[in-house]
Amino acid sequence: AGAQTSATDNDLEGYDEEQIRLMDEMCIVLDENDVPIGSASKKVCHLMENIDQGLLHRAFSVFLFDSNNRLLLQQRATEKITFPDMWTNTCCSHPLGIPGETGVGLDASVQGVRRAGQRKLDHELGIKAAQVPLDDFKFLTRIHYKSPSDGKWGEHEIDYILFIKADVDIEPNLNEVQATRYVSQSDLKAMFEDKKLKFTPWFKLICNSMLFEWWDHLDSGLEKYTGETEIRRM
Ligand code: DMA
Ligand code: MN
Repeated sequence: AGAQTSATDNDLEGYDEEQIRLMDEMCIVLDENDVPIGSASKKVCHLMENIDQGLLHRAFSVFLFDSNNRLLLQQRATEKITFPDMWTNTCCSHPLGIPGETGVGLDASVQGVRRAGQRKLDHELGIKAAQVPLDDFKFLTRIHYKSPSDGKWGEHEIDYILFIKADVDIEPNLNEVQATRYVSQSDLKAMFEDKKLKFTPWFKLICNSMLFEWWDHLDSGLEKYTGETEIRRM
């Protein structure tokens, strides 16, 4: 058997049962140009031993803003296997290797991650689909990045950035999310100064590159940033 399928059950010993179950989800495995070349479990995709051999998968990051242009942040649950307890953007996850969420070609894959975004906003935050219509998700760009979590686990993804403006009702799933907070740009910058708070690496990458510029254009001129075809390598 190849290394990419050699993950063993004891990789997951001691973790939360529900989070272990979610490690069986099937992620979309990609080549460097975001072309799907197969699928592999969430567990296999997030083991550093496989990432170190180049294994890459598709992901998305949703940034949800309320009508006052405040960004909804979440703090990941302690139960999360990767990046527990860290503050991050509204919702992140992976489109699954199923019809409807897997797409070949940019338009189809954007539609797939919109569906996945809607599914996970409900799962993680209890936000109902009716409050976050698929057509309201704006696709900005794709970010290719790699980041270790601890020695064993990490990320290596092409991450689709989706913005949505919506006033929503939230009911966090405490197995996923331990806290939420709406922030203005200055609130978020103040959080970065607080050394007790930890942030996910992908959120920091996006904050340190384009987030504030995009955020400034939420209500006018965002079109010039949407639908970027080039993959940003970070
Ligand atoms: C994975 O997020 C996606 C990115 C962009 C890091 P995650 O670890 O929150 O995934 P899930 O919610 O499926 O565990
Ligand atoms: Mn991932």
